[in-house]
Formats: sequence, C-alpha cells, structure tokens
Amino acid sequence: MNPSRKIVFFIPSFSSIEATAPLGLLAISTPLLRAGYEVRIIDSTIAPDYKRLVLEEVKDALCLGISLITGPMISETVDICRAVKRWKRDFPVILGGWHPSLLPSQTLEADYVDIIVRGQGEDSMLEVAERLREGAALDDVQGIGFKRDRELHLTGERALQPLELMPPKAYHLADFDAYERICGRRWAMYTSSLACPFNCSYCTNAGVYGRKWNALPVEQVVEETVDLTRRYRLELLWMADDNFLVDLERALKIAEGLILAGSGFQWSIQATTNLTARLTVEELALLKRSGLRQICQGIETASPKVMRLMNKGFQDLGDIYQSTERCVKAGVIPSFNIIFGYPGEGVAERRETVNFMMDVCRRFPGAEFWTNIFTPYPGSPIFYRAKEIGIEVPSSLEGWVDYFPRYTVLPWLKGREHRRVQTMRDYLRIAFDRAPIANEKRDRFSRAMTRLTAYPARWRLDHDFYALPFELWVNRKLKSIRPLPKPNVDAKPLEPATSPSCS
Ligand code: B12
Ligand code: SF4
Repeated sequence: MNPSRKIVFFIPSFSSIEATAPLGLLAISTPLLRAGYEVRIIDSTIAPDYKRLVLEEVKDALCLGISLITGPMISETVDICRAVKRWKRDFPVILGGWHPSLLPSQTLEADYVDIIVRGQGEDSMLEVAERLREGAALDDVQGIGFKRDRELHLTGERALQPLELMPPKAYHLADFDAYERICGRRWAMYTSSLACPFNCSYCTNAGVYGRKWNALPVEQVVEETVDLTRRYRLELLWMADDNFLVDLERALKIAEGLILAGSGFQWSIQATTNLTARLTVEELALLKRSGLRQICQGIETASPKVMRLMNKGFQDLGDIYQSTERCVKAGVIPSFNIIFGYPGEGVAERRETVNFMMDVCRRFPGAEFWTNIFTPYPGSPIFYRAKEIGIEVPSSLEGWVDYFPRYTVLPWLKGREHRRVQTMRDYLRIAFDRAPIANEKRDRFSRAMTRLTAYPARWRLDHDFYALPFELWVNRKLKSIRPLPKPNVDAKPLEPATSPSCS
C-alpha cells in the first residue's frame, strides 16, 4: 500500500524535432486528475536532464508510467526503468502505448517492468492506480498484464471505447513554450476520429483498433479545435486521425464550421489516396479556406505488384495524379509517404517508384514525398509471415530498438544495397522542396545552396547514379553550420521526421 496520489509519466524522445505534447499521456491524465491525482509528465524531448528529473519526481510518487512505440524510444525506456529499479526495486513501473499493446507478454517479461497496459489507457491506468494505492490485486482490471510471484498474468481484453465517450485530453499539462523552442513552430496534435477501415499489410492499426472507424461530431471538433488553438496560441493542429476522410461529408462540414468560427489556424490530415481522390477542386478549396495545409497520404509504392502485396488494392496511380493536380491547384500540399524494401520489391519495382516520385514532383511542384525503409512491426499482417520471409524476431524488449523506418536493416536489404538505398533517399530529400512541420531554421545562404544541389540530385535520381555523393557532403556541412536544437538523444542526428501516417 502507498497512499501517494502522485503519478509520474515519462515519454522517451520521438527522435524528431517536430516536437509537441504526447497525446497518449495527456489522454490518460484526465481521469487521474478528475479522481484527485497529481500528474507529472517528463518528456525527454524537452528535458535533456530527464533521468535526474524522473528520479527526483518518483521519490514521493505512487508509480511511474512510460509511453512508448516500437523502436528507439525503447532505449531511453530501458535506461529509466533500470535507474528507477536501482533506486527502489519494488517501485511499480507501468508501460503503455503501441509497443506494449502489440507485444504484451514479451514486454512484461523484462525484469524492470511490473505492469503493461494494452490499448486505450484512460480507464485502465486509473484502475491500476487505485489498486496500487489500496494494495489490492490487479486481476479485475481489464486490458492489462502484471506479474505475481514472477509469473505473468494477462487480464481479459478491455472493449474499445468510441472516441465520443473518451474524456478530453489534459492539454493544460503540456509545456507548449518548450516544444516551440525545439520545433520553431507552436503546434499540437488532435484526434477527431479513430481507426481505419483498411488493412495494409505493413500497418499495425487494425491490430489495436480493429477496423472500426469512429469519429467525434462536427460541432465538437470545431469547438474544441478553435478553443485549443486560441487557448494555447497554436498555429497548427495536426490531426492524428489515421484516415480523416472516411466520412467526406463530415470533413467538409468541419471545414465550413471552422470558416464560420473564424478559426485562424492551419491544420493537416492523414488520409488514404483513394479518399483524397474523391475531393473536387472546389471541396479542396473549401478545406484550404478553413486552414487545411496538407494531406499526408501513404502511397508507399508505385509498383502495382508491390501494391498488391501490401494489400493496397484500393489505390490507383491514375487517381493519385488527378488528385495531386487538384490539391496543388487548391493550394493544399499533397504529401506522400513511400516505403522502400517491402518484401517482394526488387530493383525494378523500386525504380518504378522513384520514377513515379520524380514525375509527380516535376509535374506538380509543391507535391512532396517522405521515404522510409520497410519495418516489420509486431501486430501488422506481414509480421505473421516474419519467419517465412526471413526476419529474425527479437526475443526481448531491448531487441526492438533498431526497428526504425529511417534505418531498419532487412535480410534482403543490407550492406551495400542498404547503403545505396539510404544514399538514394538522401538525394530524394534534397531533390525537391518539402515542408516539414518544424520551422526551417537555415539562413538564406544555406537554403540557396541546398536549392543548387537539387539539380544534380535530380540528375542522379533520373540516372540511378549515386557514386561520390559530394552534394550530400555539402548539405551536411551546411547543416553543421547551424546545428539542430535538440541534443543527439539516440545516436542518429535529428532531422525533421517523416509524417507518421500510413507507413
Ligand atoms: C502523432 C504520431 C506521431 C508523432 C508523435 C509526436 C508526439 N509528440 O507524440 C511523430 C510524428 C513524432 C511520430 C513519429 C513516428 N511514428 Co507515429 N504516430 C502518431 C499517431 C498518428 C498518433 C499517436 C497519438 O498521439 N495517438 C492518440 C493517443 C491518444 O493515442 P495513443 O498514443 O495510442 O495512446 C493511448 C494508448 O496507446 C495508451 N497509452 C499510451 N501511452 C501510454 C502510457 C501508459 C503508462 C499507459 C497506461 C497507457 C498509454 O493510452 C492512450 C489513450 O488511450 C500514431 C497512430 C495512432 N493512431 O495512434 C502513429 C504511430 C504511433 N506511429 C508509428 C510510427 C511507426 C512512427 C514512426 C516510426 C514513423 C516514421 N516513419 O518515422 C516515427 C517514430 C518516431 C519514434 N518514436 O522514434 C506507429 C507505431 C507502431 C508501433 N508498433 O509502435 C503508429 C501506431 C502508426 C501506425 N499505425 O503504424 N508519430
Ligand atoms: S497504412 Fe494507413 S490506410 Fe493502411 S491500414 Fe494503416 S492507417 Fe489504414
């Protein structure tokens, strides 16, 4: 039993300067605050001294909760857990978020983890906190895993709650000034709908949310987003929705509502290419008037063969050309994600994709692409074939640290070929302009130099030639003249990340 009503939350760095408040932790904080708990959030992105802070804050707390997704976030997670356990072996450590949700048993096996929470954490976290205070057993808390006498216990699944029934997120806990200092832009994420009706074979979405798309009513979205942006002086809201355009009528009504409310902020969405293609230029213009800045779409490949393997039968390249043209006409940035190295993608298929990217960028200046290396996430349909395709599945939590789409190494994409793809991706980065969320901090000279290197980069991409990459060297030098603001938290220099959507 521990009478403390203080809960400490930690969020490891997202390895991105596109810093903003962690929505998952803001979500689970509300029920705790309503029940009289005190919540402290320590985010390593804005607190380089995070280890000392966590160790200081846990001294009089009930427990420590950590939010993480698969990949480099695990590194700081392990570090913090171990430090806390060194201080007090029986201090409860709880892990929640996508990774523990998708791999509950393996995560719980780590000897520095006491409890994991699967899926939505609002009710589970409060119930866990109540039981810990009472010194009561956790067996009746749905959707969690815990240890008793070193044995793992997973409780029954907690039914997924529609977004409408969820409490508002505790945005007031976020230090937006600190995020702005890192990112150069004052922005936040907002969720207006949950889940996605599709089931792309590389995506984990269906594994956690099922495919049951549900959304907040138009009036609530308009009211909350206007209030949020005014209250915290935010210039941009990034809709964390997996597929914002599932209900087109709703999307347009939100736009009308925002215009009527004189909203004055920009917003970005993620949507599939087929749903974006349904928008007429007039509808896009309406969305633009309401502040819509960008539609992030996961094309992932331009090879029909790989598209089929990815279970993206709903996608049509011809439609993408047409909708890109309409977006650019309406002034909305069409932003696309690409995955290289998907199983079944050979050199020819990769070439098809690069040619497509080059063609789209040339024909529609303003369109942008962000690329990733295929990363087999637990819980995604392709992951069930991991063995068959030759992927060695990590056997412990720590083993997942290097699962990161910026540099994942695959059995069929490693060594020289991996380096070649990475160099090609670097050229794709500089060949055409892109608009990251983080404000461009480079001076005019550096920007002009980057523009100059765009021309040889395009030539190289057209000719598939990447030897002696001096333009990349020039760009790196320019970057080091004005280094990015966040300390180097995970061995890789931070850059504006990709949009996290559909990839
Ligand atoms: C916004 C976002 C980002 C932002 C995050 C910014 C920030 N400061 O938070 C940015 C752009 C940085 C980002 C980057 C990436 N992202 Co991202 N991102 C998302 C997105 C769209 C929304 C996350 C969110 O806030 N949701 C809303 C909140 C309320 O939900 P939640 O976080 O799931 O939290 C709930 C539960 O998980 C749980 N919970 C969460 N934490 C905790 C902690 C405790 C203690 C407890 C009890 C419960 C709990 O309770 C919460 C409330 O119900 C999700 C997709 C999605 N639908 O969630 C992908 C997603 C999380 N991202 C993903 C990926 C792959 C990436 C990238 C690798 C993409 C890339 N190509 O580089 C990078 C990784 C960067 C890194 N971490 O190292 C995957 C993760 C898959 C996995 N297995 O972990 C997701 C699920 C997308 C997908 N469908 O594949 N991302
Ligand atoms: S990748 Fe995007 S479209 Fe495909 S299932 Fe996931 S969220 Fe839906």
